[in-house]
Amino acid sequence: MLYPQQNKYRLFFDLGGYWNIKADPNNLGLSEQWFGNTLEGDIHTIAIPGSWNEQLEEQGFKNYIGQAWHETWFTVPQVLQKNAKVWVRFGAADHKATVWVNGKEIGGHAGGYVPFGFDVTDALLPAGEENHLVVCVDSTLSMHTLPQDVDPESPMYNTTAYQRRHLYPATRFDFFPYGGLTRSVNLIVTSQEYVSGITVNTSLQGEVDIQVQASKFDKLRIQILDANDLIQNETESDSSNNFSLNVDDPILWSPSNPHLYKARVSLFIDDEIVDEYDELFGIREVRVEGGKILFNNEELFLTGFGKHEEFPIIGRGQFRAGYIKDHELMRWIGANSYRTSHYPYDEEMMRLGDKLGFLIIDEVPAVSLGFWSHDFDDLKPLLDNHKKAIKELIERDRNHPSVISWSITNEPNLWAEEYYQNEAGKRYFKELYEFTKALDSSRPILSISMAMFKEEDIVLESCDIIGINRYYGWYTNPADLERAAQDLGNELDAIFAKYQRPIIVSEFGADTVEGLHATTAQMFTEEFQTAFTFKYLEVMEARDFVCGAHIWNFADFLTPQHFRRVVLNKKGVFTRDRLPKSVAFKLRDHWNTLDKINDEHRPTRPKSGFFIPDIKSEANN
Ligand code: GCB
Repeated sequence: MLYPQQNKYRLFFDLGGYWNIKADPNNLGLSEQWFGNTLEGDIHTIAIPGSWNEQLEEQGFKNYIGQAWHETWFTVPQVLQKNAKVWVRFGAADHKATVWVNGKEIGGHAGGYVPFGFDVTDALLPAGEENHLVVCVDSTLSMHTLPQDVDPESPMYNTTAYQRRHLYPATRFDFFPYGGLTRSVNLIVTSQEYVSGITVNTSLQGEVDIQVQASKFDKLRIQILDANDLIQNETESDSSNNFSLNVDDPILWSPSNPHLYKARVSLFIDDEIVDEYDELFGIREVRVEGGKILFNNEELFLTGFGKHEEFPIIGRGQFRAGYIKDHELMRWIGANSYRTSHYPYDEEMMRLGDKLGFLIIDEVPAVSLGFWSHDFDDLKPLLDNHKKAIKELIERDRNHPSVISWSITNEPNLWAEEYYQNEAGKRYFKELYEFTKALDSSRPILSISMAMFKEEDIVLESCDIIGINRYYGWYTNPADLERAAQDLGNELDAIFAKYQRPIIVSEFGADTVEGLHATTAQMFTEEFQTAFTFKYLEVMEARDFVCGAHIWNFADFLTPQHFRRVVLNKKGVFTRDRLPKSVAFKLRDHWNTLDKINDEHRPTRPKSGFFIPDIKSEANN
């Protein structure tokens, strides 16, 4: 469902605010029809959008995984309800939602982190009356969902290698399992006939292909406008919804000049416009060639981070000021890119990436997947959900110039289960790769492997860019950075020799307690984090085929409880409240210097104005 937009023909309301919430640990709500009336009993007030965990910690929600019923009320004015279609749109519900309006079930959606919505026109009360919106959000996962499984009954849970028993709440992944209505909830009003989807494909020569989905039309008109709203070209059709236009002398989108064009789609019925939608897009190209990533035909080196979408109190809830802060800190430090580890981030982040000129690797929630059979057919339910997650992500994000790659999996087989390195596993990833390519052939696909099978890891066969997450000198051979450098170097060389594809080190990092120091670098101190980070950078930068360094993590983040974690994963270059650890200043120097030295090789190097050179004095180092 299109991102909400307001113009002469459509409008939207924000339904966010203070809602009611009621936990339903015994799943009674459906049989007792809680959707029919105002929620009763143990009701709390919750800010939406927002995760329930930290907001309502004192009410017992901190570690709550399960169903929680949410409700609010809204009114549609008479002038709008007449002859209109009214929709409810959710930016995301983690991880599953069923929606009722005035007691009538209007739909549901399985899978967190992506938008969904419904036409609620027929469920509305007469204009001016208060409509009751109820959403049951279920944060439970299973072995077939993405992310996968915390089900103690699943065969995977009973594997002896299962360290998951040591985490509370139990997860297969190293980030907190937040639940709730995490992103904007909107009421949208459109005409009876409306535009429902727009796909834009461009070439560096200025060809722009546009495909429009619409309920019904007598005519569609497409106009391309530049950043000053000047029409560059236009065309129309009364039969086709596929258009090919040209922009003369196109201004390319890049981090140093994030120029956005607009595709304005106007839908006509009986010679009158009844709907219009402006889709932003950029003209730029990313491709892989000879072991390099080329961005607008120039060699690209990614500097940046694996991130988490996570802040104190609001959890994984939408936090616009936080999004700005994160982008500004990345700009400050000289990062040109980040990965949406380990799930799709808020659309607002993608839009900021477009506007501010960041390169984003967009990831589906396929984090540390586990398989449970040698038989490919047994894996099908998981594969189907995996494909669905990829499809929904591409539908949502395909027109964002900031999105340069689809990351289809992060570290499968993290828990070293028995079933993985086999034909079924190979086929699983091959199918995913082909499925993704068929949906979008314009972006390289990234697959990320962990250390266990090194260059033999089956996941590396099915990708255009190889991502490796490595923690030599931290989880293995702790503190031995010389050995870490050797292991990393040998492995990078072996992987490149085998695949001849660009490699990015998509994670490397050391837990660091801010304010902890030692004269001899010691694990957990700020000095160790700096030494570790720069040892890795040295190894990578000595190799031409390494096309990116993404440090784990941008900021400290909340995890389940585990003897390895002191509340947070502390590998952040910034603290959870976004204060720099000392490595941040060193990185800022390094990434700026690196850009200056290799100017012509780093086309995505931000030009003047992107950094704030004035404040870069000795005092800041
Ligand atoms: C990884 C995972 C990431 C963890 C990280 C760590 O390999 O991809 O989710 O948080 O290691 O810090 O252990």
